[in-house]
This record gives sequence, structure tokens and C-alpha cells, in this order.
Amino acid sequence: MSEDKTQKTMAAAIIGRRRFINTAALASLVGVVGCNEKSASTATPAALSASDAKPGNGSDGNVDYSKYEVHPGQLDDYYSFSSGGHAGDARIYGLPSGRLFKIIPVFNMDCLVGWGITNESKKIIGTKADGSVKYHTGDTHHIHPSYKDGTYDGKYMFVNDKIHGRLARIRMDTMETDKIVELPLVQGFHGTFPDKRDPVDPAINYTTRVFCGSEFSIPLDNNGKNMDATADYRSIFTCVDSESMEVRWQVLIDGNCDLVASSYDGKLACTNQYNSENGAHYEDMMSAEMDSCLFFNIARIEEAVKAGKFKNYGGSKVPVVDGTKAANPDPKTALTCYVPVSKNPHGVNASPDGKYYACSGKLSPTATLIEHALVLKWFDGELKDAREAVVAEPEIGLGPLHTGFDGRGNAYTTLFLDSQIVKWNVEAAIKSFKGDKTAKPVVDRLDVQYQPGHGFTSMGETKDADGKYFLSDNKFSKDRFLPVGPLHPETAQLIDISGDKMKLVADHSVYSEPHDSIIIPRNLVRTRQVYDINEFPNAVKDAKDCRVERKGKKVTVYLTSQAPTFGLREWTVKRGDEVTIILTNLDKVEDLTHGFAIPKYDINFIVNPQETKSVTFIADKPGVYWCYCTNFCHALHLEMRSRMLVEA
Ligand code: K7E
Ligand code: CUA
Ligand code: CA
Repeated sequence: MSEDKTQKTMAAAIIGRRRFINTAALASLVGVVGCNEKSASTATPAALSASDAKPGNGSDGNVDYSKYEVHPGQLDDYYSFSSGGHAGDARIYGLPSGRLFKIIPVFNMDCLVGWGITNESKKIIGTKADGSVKYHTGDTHHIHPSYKDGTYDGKYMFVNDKIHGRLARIRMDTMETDKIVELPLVQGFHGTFPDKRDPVDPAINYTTRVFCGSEFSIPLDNNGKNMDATADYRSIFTCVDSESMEVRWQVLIDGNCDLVASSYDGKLACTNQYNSENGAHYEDMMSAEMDSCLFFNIARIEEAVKAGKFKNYGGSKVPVVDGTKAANPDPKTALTCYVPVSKNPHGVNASPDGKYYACSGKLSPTATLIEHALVLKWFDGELKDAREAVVAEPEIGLGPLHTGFDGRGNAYTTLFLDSQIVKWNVEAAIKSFKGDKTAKPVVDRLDVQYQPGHGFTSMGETKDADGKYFLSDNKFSKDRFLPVGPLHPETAQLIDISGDKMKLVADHSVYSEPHDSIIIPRNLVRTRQVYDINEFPNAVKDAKDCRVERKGKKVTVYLTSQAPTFGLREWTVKRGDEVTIILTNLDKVEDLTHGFAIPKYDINFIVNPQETKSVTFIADKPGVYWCYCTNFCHALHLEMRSRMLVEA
């Protein structure tokens, strides 16, 4: 088919389906979301058995798959860091192999590493007055590393918890969560993005702020007295300090926040709004033809905070400035700019050249392209209308969600309903928007299996986008893998975008449910192999220091591990004692991790080389307990044990 004919056929298909989606009753719309024509025809999952699977579906005779294999002993070229959704964790994969390397516990409990079990991890997660973990669940949607001068500095990654409104920080040298903050006045904290340089002081060109958007509006004083006055519900935009992880300031807004993007010059942050209606029910949330992409003028907000132009709400001490439309009538002093975009947008992504933001339509078959410089002009009072900042709105297909960029002027958007990735050219989209009929924004389409959510390009969220890979994190896998019961794995499909045509080169199964990910070349990630024993103030630095100390009913057991022994062969406590075990791993050899478990006391954690961890529990069950090493460390690993006697 000629390019022109392809374009026409695609356009006809889009328009045909668009009419359907716009006129369909709400009930059928929900039907479309759950099951489109393509996915319905591919498989009947309930009846699928291993022998029914059709290998080769989507495979292409023109692709040399061996180019993307990673052979035994070879290393991957890229890391992929992924948020784990309602598992509450974050994951590290290798690309192109798709091999899973590590699951980083963040908001969830993890009995392998002892996250949520050790005193140190409980302190990070947060505890109730009685010392028990405050929340056991988390819902991680977005993960983004810290920046220096528009690209990753390898220092931190930031992850959100949608459920409880928390932001976590992961240290990239150890790949462990080291701080968590709970945002005040927030429910449904969804989008998050670090700034890419400090906007106030040009000399500071690294991440100092992390922006957080709250999706659900709630009464500002959520005291149980207001269910129905939804006009008083509010959504809040939050800024967290990347070093102290304290909340710096918040902005009261109209409508809600969804995804968040930050600019490359540090001047703006933005969030797409799908519920500018402030509706409480979904039909209310889609009643308006247009919603917004809301921009925040960071310097003005920080000046307002400094000048004391803020309020406090709901007992929180965090300054809240007013970013509502009513409070910001003059663009020249406004803290916020609401750019109208088409109906219920989903993601918003900044292009690597720093010039544009792409907002996807979700309920409109379009992407809206907003120019950074024009939003700044609006703030200078030079535009009549914020809508003038929109420079393109190409029709790209049904259910557009997230966009990645290749650094060569092309955008790649996931189409949830069409189960496709669409590649479109930014300059062509701008020309077409200006009325140039010869400009054809859409340059390629590729079917994915099935219903893609996030999609992202290698280094695509940095100024160093390399245009090599696009990964499509799909929400349904249906017939792509051996059936494993009603809960299917999801598919992460690797697409080579280095040529004119996208090439699907691998299906990777991923544990439910990956949300967002990023792809980083391996040379930007520098991890440590051994801890510094001095990092831990409570370290037991010598096996000779192992001992039991008693202060009343409080007993501390100082313990070391060194393959294949623990520093104490046995020790005794009394029933009712509050026992704290401090364990330092004295082994200095890379990869020589030990574990420590006590039967019936629900204790299980690991200590990496030169690391110290501790646990505290009440010795309420008399008897002899074998405390054993859980991590295979030595030929005498099974013999690596110690005994605790709890005297009756
Ligand atoms: Cu990043 Cu799924 Cu939370 Cu889009 S959201 S798909
Ligand atoms: Cu130490 Cu196994
Ligand atoms: Ca809406």
C-alpha cells in the first residue's frame, strides 16, 4: 500500500472509531475499554491451554531476533527500572534480555531482605505509636531518577505511593529505599517528576525538588462532615525537597492532577487534568469537552511562599499557596496557567529538546502539543489566551496514553484502545496544525499485544534520548505466555526504534503490574558491592564484641556473621524480655550475604557484606529456637546456626 493510501485508510479507521467512541452510550464505552475488537478475537483466555498457544503471533520474518539476544555470560546494555503498581515495589530489569535482576521493596513488606521487619526499614516506612509498621500496602505508579543538567546523575530514584500519598527515595548506589515522606492533604498521589535543574539559582543544575500531583480531590479539612459539597473538594500539587525529603510547599488548584512533567530549564512543572469538572462520579468527570494541562511557575510560587502569601490547612504546617483561577487573574503575576487540552487527557511528557509537552487525549484520538516558550510568554502577559500555547493536535488513534521521544524529532504514543504504538513526527504535526495539508504527522504504527499503558524510550526523559528502544508496558497479555491461572503476567514488549519502521523484537513477561519504567544505559548506573561498616552507628565491628546486655527487661544481643558462623553459638533471655538483636555481617567478600531467621518469632532478614541490621521483639514464647542463616553462603551454610533459649 502506498504511504498516501495507508494514511487515508488509517484516517478513515480513526474517524470511524472516533465517531463511535464519541456517540456511544457510557456503558458501551466501558465495554470498549475492557475488550476491543482486536483483543476479543485473539484468544479465549479461559479455554487457553499450553497446546493452544499460537507461537509466531506478531513475529516478523524480516526481523533478525538473534541481534537482541543476550548470550550466557554477556551483560545487558541497559537497565530498566520499573514501578511495580499495587505490589508496592520497584523492579530492575536488564534490556534487551528482559531478565529480572532485583525487586526493591519500597512500600511493601519483603521477607527476603527483611523490609518491614528490621528496625531500620520500619523507621523508613513509618511506624505507629506502638512501633508497628503504619501501612503495609503501597501502589507505585511512577519512577524517575534525579537529574543533573537535564540527564540522570545516578544518585536517587523517586517513586510514588498512590494509596497513602507517600513519596519514596531509592539510593541508586545500593538500590535500597532510604527515605519516605507522607504528603499532607493528599489522597491518590499519582504523578511525580523531579525537576531537571534548580529553577531559582542557575548555578544549581541538579535536582532539588520533586513535584507530586494528587489525583483525588478531598475536603481540605477532611473531618468526616462533608460528603456532598464536592465543590469544596480540592486537589493539591506538592513540592518535596530531594535531599531532606521534607515537603517544601503545596499549591491549591482547580480540578485535579494526574501525571506530572518538569521542564529542562527548571522554570515550569506541569500536570494533566482529566477532572477539571471536579466531578465525583465518572460521568461527571467526562462531561466537559476540554480539560487542561496545568503549568506551575516555580520561581513565582517560591517567591509567594517567601513573602508569606500562603495559608495552612487541616493542621498541616506546610505553606499552601493559591493556584486557583480566581486567585490568579493576571498572567503577569499568576502562579499557574491552565492550558485547555482535549477531553480527559492522560500522560504528559516533555520532549528531550526541552521545547514541547505532549498531552495525550485518552477520550480524544489526539495528542496535544504545548510549546514551552509560549507558556512562558503567557506568564509574561504576551498571549491573549493560554490555548495559544498549543502548537499541534494530531489525530493519532484511539485511547492515547503516554508518549516517549527518540531525540530525532519523533514521538511514540501508546494507544490503549487500538492496542498500538503510533510514531508521529513533531514538526509535521506542527505544520499540519498550521494548515499545511501535505504534512503527515503519523509515520508508522505497530500492533502490540495488548492494550499498552506506559511506553517509554531509552533515555527519552532526558536531553540524551538515544532513539534505540521503546518499551511498551501492556496491561493485558492474554495468549502471549503459558497460562498460569487467572492472574496473567503482563507483557513488556521491546521495540527497536532505530530505523524508520518500528520493529517488535521481544516479548518479556513481567509480574503484575508494571506501571511506568525508564531505560538507562548501564554506564550511568554505579552501584557498590560492599557496605562501609562505619555507615552503621550500631555496627558490631569485631566478633569479640558479641555479647548480651541487659537493662531491666530490655536485652540487647550483639551479633556478627562470618561464614559459616555467627559470633554467639547460643544465648539466653527471659520470657517477657524486649529483645533487640543487632547483627553485623563482617564478611567483606562481594556477594557474601548472610540471612538470619528465628522460627515462631516471625523474623527473617539478610545482612549484606559489612552491613548492620537490627530487629526488636518480645520473647513471649519459652523454648529453644534455632536462629539460622537463610541465605546460601558457604559449604557449611546449613550448619550456620545459633541457639536462643527463652527461659520460662
Ligand atoms: Cu502512569 Cu497507569 Cu498510573 Cu498511565 S498511569 S497507564
Ligand atoms: Cu550464612 Cu548461609
Ligand atoms: Ca474531564
